[in-house]
Amino acid sequence: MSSPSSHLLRDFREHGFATMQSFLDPAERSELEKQLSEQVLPSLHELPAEHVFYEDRQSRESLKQIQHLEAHYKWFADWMYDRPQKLAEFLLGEDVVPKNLQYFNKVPGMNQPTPPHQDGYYFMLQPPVALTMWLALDEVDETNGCLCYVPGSHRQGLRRHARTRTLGFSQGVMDYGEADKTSEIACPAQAGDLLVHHALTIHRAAKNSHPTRQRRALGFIFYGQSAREDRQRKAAYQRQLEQRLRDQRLI
Ligand SMILES: O=C(O)CCC(=O)C(=O)O
Repeated sequence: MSSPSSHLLRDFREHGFATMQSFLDPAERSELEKQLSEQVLPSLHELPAEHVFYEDRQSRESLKQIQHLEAHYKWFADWMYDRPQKLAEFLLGEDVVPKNLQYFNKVPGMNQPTPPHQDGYYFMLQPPVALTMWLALDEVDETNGCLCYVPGSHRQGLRRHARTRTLGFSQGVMDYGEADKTSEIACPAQAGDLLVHHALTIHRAAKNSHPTRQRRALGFIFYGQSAREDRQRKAAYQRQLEQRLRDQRLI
């Protein structure tokens, strides 16, 4: 009989994404919630503006994204480098470099869809050996914006992207068409479930259209040791993006 992790590996390789139910047990979830509410949320004003995004800068309730929890909070670094990192190594089949631990929310009444994109477009890696894990912190379904994947898209190379107006997801697949839409797989999740996708897997999420339900998640990014980052191009892109966000008074 095959183990749950062999299913995960098969799905990840074949489809470009995989799901794992109850990655966190209730005790781990409650410790994580405690860390978020007692350590992270009260200290957001101490983080660099380019690491904390709000839908509306005047409203603390509209928090939509935090970048690099692992760099700002030791508890999150220790946690990311443990079980998630081991799983990333297993799925990519090589040592990995932890790059970013992000917090996402789609706040009811104040949120935007996530445009279809490939994380690899942002990562600028050669070869594009990397993955993202997405851990649901709330129950997530089609009403509040679950992730949708285009299966097999990780085997089709990088698609052309163009600038979007979505803070936190500045680039989207330009020619996302009917064939993509009809093959999409929506991935509802319970709090504590984990989704994993390859850096080239196209994915998107609708708006949270529920009037009261939050849609919080954590995203873990790992690069394979064999992937080389085009650091110059990336730094230039990052500088340009931050300048644009400041000019638009979004950060
Ligand atoms: O939470 C979302 O809507 C998008 C997350 C995502 O695209 C990612 O982690 O790669």
